[in-house]
Amino acid sequence: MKKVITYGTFDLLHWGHINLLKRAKDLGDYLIVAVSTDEFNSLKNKKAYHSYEHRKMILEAIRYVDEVIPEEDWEQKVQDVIEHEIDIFVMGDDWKGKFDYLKQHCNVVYLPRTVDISTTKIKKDLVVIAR
Ligand code: C2G
Repeated sequence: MKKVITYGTFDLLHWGHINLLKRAKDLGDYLIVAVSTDEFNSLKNKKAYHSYEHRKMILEAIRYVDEVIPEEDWEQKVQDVIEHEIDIFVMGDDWKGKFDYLKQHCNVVYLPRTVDISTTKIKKDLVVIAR
């Protein structure tokens, strides 16, 4: 069984996230998503609209996702890859090169980001619509 892992906040889930999760799952048989905790998000200077528990619940409902674990710090990836016996690490290519150190433990794949959608864009557009 080929196991895939990816990391992220996945706030205000949108079709760009789904595109990423679908392509990640298509690379193997089992997809683990490490979703950022609220505490880790503050380290990323991100404030998610949905809490960790709700973002976890939403991700667990996605057909491409087999397991959701917490992402609590920058340093856990190597341990995650080893403990979960991961074959492929996947991230959107806005992270290209940033996680190449994992290449000694698994395949590292950066997938093209989906253009014209992002959580930031949704928030900005809503401000205009809500007026
Ligand atoms: N993504 C994408 N296309 C978009 C938006 C996001 O492919 N239009 C991808 C990102 O590249 C990332 C994943 O969806 O691989 C989740 O995006 P975010 O929730 O923004 O994740 P981020 O805050 O970048 O956290 O340790 C890694 C970090 O936790 C990644």
